[in-house]
Amino acid sequence: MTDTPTLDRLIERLRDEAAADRDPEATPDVGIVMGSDSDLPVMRGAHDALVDLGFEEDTGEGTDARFSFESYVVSAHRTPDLMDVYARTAEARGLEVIIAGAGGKSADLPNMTASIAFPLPVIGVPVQEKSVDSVLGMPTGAPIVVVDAGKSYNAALSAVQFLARTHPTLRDRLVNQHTRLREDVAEAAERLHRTGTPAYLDEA
Ligand code: RP5
Repeated sequence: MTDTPTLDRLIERLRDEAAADRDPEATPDVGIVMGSDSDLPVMRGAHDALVDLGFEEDTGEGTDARFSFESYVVSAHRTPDLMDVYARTAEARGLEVIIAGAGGKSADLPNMTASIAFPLPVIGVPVQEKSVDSVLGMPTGAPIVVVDAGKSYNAALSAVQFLARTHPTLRDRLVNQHTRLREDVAEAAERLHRTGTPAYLDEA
């Protein structure tokens, strides 16, 4: 039983991981952070996209998969110290890209994480419509990539696009997934055309 508060232990662990000489192939490639666990229903899309593309979630024990990701709640306003350490150690911990989501009107986690983690790319997800301006609004010279409100699935696809530049396997997985999506559209087109509108709607 330890008396050390969880927040301090978490910060210490991130620092220790950054200092350790870990095999880059064994560390998570993508970091998912969100301002609150209440963001999870929206941010789950990023998890789902990565799993669809063969990534595994590393919950601290490592994974057998070559490509993995991790998930944390990091509040810019309630735990700025945790946000700072997460972003500052991200590159040394082996992350290649961060997906950061936050809601509310003051959705500062994505943009502050991008500022601190630079030059690591950060993809921001406005969890709500009213968060879009806050996540988008970065001054010249302080880059962030942002998806539309709630589009965390696309944020993960963009993250994998970055990784795919140096990992042909991921490029193939993206192309295969895209091909499947195109086929889905073609199948719907064919079915609608052949069954007609009323029967198509009845089948739905
Ligand atoms: C933001 O405030 C979080 O990203 C969340 O979307 C919102 C509300 O947070 P909780 O009050 O639910 O923790 O920082």
